[in-house]
Amino acid sequence: MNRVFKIVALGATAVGKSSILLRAARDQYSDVHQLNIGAVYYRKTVELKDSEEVIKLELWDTAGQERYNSVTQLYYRNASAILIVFSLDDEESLKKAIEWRNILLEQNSDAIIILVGNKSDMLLTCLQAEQYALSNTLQYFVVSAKLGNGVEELFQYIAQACNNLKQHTQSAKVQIVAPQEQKSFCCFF
Ligand SMILES: Nc1nc2c(ncn2[C@@H]2O[C@H](COP(=O)(O)OP(=O)(O)O)[C@@H](O)[C@H]2O)c(=O)[nH]1
Ligand SMILES: [Mg+2]
Repeated sequence: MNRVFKIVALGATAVGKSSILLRAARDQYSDVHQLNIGAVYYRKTVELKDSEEVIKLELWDTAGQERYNSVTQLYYRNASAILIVFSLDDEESLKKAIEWRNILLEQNSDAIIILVGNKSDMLLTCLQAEQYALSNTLQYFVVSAKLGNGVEELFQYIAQACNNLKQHTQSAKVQIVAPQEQKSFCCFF
């Protein structure tokens, strides 16, 4: 079976989470801050570089709950990768990103966690974020959803990491002997 990996984006409001997902999935951008009315997800396939492998992703956006600090585990449960997004021109949003990482650590999340600094068209670097990522061995990407810079690289990395995850779980599965009568159940569709 070709697995579909769930990808989510956490972070303060207006840092560009929706914009990154829209850029990644549709190569589109809008200057309007849209607060989504319902849960939305996009499908995206990524062809891995130097390989024939095609990875299927589902990019889940929030419904804007982060505005009220009410993003629950329901949103990021079962996510294979979690983007923790902040805006490079907003120090407070980096603090919020670090809070999110601490929450995920406390919850023993086994998702692939990536720190994403967005809006690089406004400010290219954030030394604090670089240092934080380095000292916490956290994967860190700098992107601009507006210009598209770094977005493909980010999703190439995610797809590669998901593929590694797949191989890992496949080899682990070899040891599971399921009873014949048990029907398999697919929760994605
Ligand atoms: N300059 C700039 N603005 C951006 C970028 N990404 C998003 N924005 C703007 O920031 C605002 C919030 O973006 P949105 O994606 O709705 O943020 P969300 O609340 O985190 O989902 C919108 O006005 C976007 O147009 C970017 O890369 N550069
Ligand atoms: Mg949004």
